Amino acid sequence: MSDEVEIPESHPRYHSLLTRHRIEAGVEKGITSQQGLIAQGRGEAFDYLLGEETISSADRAARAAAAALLRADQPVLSVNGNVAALVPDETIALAEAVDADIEVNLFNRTEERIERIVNHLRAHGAGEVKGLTADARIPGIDHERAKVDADGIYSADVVVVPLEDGDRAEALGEMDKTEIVIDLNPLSRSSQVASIPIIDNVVRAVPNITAHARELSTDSREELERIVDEFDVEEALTAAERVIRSSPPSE
Ligand code: PTJ
Repeated sequence: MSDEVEIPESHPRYHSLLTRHRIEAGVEKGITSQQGLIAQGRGEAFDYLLGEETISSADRAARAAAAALLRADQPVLSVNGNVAALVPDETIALAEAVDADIEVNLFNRTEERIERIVNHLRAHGAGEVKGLTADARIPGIDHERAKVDADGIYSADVVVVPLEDGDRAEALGEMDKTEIVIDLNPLSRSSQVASIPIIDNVVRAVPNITAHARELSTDSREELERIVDEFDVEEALTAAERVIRSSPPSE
């Protein structure tokens, strides 16, 4: 199965079908886990209720995330099997825009799948991709997701964690890192513990952070600090939940 499929752009569910196809192709290539299919289905339900668009509070969160990444000393973008299948090019573009490292970190970790994801990202144009060394552990997690690179996620000051399960999100927060979570569910534990939760589909959120980063790239450190400080976590979560609870379906 190829990465792309023939779906007419005029189809009302074009983006949703394309996204599904990419996840399916990811599973066939051994990049995405089978649980990744279930996670995608759960995400789609929330996306449907959000109108399959970036709501204004998510856009403000993406701008704050861009500012946090630009002012970071050591930013890292964490990549799992779903992210690798859905947004490989966009993740590489974001890493370049904010000068961040990319590290593969998996919930259902196998060396083979990490290697496949590293090779997949390299084939899409990534330089160094971390995650294979796994010479450090995130304290307080007793599953495979604790394994990280000492010079990557372990020592990072800002980490982007898209489509995360709550355990690591919480543990990273306890390590005093600024944690940027991308998750369509505002009630998920990861969204709730994030320093900056972006309640949006990863396929829209990642390029949106990059666009904001390019726009903010000449701003002073003080201005970037101000944007991050003014971001209101509670407002972002409440606004998304309000849209989901009140929204008529988009179709
Ligand atoms: O590749 P691995 O082994 O690291 O596994 C990755 C998955 C995603 C399978 C694993 O982390 C997992 O099981 O995650 P959860 O606990 O199902 O959580 C995934 C969260 O991401 C849920 O809150 C979904 O609503 C959300 N989600 C799913 N698809 C998207 C999404 N958020 C943003 N964009 C999406 N496309």
